[in-house]
Amino acid sequence: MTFPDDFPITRRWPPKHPDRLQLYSFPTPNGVKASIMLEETGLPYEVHKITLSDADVKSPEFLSLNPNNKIPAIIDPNGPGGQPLALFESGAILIYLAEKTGQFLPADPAGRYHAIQWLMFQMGGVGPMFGQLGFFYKFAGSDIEDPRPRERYINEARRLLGVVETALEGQDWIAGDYSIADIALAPWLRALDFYEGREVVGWADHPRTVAYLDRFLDRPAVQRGLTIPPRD
Ligand SMILES: N[C@@H](CCC(=O)N[C@@H](CS)C(=O)NCC(=O)O)C(=O)O
Repeated sequence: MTFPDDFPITRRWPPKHPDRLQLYSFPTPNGVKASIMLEETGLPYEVHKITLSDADVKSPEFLSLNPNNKIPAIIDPNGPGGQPLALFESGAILIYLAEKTGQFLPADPAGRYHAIQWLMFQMGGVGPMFGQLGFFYKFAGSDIEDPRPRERYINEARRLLGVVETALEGQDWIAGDYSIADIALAPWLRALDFYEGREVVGWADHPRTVAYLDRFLDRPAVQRGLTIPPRD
C-alpha cells in the first residue's frame, strides 16, 4: 500500500503534506483526544475536518477509512516498517501514538497496563455512559417522558464520577503520571458541562475531579488540541 494513492479518503480530503501523519477529526470529546495527543507529542501532522453529518462520516471516502463512520481516524504514512498505517478508534490511536513516540505511556509493563486499564475504563464506561447522559438529558432524548433511561444514565455517570474521585486520591493524574488515560478521560469530564449535566451528577461534590479537570485544561497542548480542527 502506498500513501496517498491507495487510500480513497484522499480523493475527497487530499493531503497537502503527504509525508505527515493525517488526522481526520472534529473537536468532540472523542475527536480532541487525537488532536491533544498530537499536540502533546509534537509530531508533525495535517488535520482534515470531518463533520458529524452523514455527508462526511457516511461518505464512501470516509467509510473506506472507518467503516464504523466515526471520528477520529488517522493515517500514518510512515507507520510500522515504514508502511502506511490507517487506524480508527480513539483508544487505539492513543496507544499507537504513545508507542510511536515513547511518550505518555509508562515503559515498564506493569505501569503500561495500569494506564491502559484506565484508558479502557474511559473507552468502555465514561465515554458511552456520558454520551447517553447527553442524549437523554440535553439532546433529542430529553423530551422522552419515561424517566428510566435518563435516570439510568444520570446514576451511572454519578457512579463513574465517584470511581474517578476515589482513584485521584493522593495523585494528580488518573494512572499516576500524566498519560494517554488522562487524554482520553478528561475531555469527557469536560463534556458534562456542555451537556448541562454537572449539577445532576453532583460535579461539585467531587473536588479532586474538579481540580483534575482544571489541571488538564491548564496544559497549553490541551488548549490547542481542543480547537483542532476549527469548527468553521
Ligand atoms: N469509540 C469511538 C467513538 C467515536 C465517536 O463516537 N465519534 C462520534 C463523535 S464524538 C462520531 O463520529 N459520530 C458520528 C456518527 O456516529 O455518525 C472512539 O472512541 O473513537
